[in-house]
Amino acid sequence: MTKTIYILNGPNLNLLGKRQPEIYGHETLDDVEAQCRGVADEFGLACNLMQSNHEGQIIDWIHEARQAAAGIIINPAALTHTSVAVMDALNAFEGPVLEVHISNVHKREPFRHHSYVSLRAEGVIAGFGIEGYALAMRRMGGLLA
Ligand code: CA2
Repeated sequence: MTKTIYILNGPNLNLLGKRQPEIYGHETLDDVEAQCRGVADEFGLACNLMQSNHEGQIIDWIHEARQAAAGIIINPAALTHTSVAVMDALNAFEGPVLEVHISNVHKREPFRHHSYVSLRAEGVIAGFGIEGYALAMRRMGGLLA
């Protein structure tokens, strides 16, 4: 059966490509999805990209992933730096978790340097723009082979 990867995106990422292009670039979440689908096809995987501005919704999708997904790629956005609840939900997921940040969080304000999600993630990509998602998908293909 085809394995599905959940690509979860946190608060404000619906604005990707529409605001602050100097930090996050001009491409949108639709572009992210198209790039990830291309890599998923190469590996015989399916992917399902979702975005929510609500922490509880992200947690519900992580719970859903326990049955529906083989791996999770997550850009938790600001929840990265604040949410023990997202980390706890990811700890209840058994497959690989990869964390993606579009910007280089380590070059930004000190409060962006800590990630609760990194305590759970197998790997972290930051500062590669939206290409980071496709790179994470490629790594996911390798991890699930
Ligand atoms: O670099 C990333 O991917 C971040 O996860 C983005 C978050 C930020 O809080 C993290 O520290 C790093 C912010 C997402 C907001 O996305 C926007 C995109 C375009 C315009 C406005 C906001």
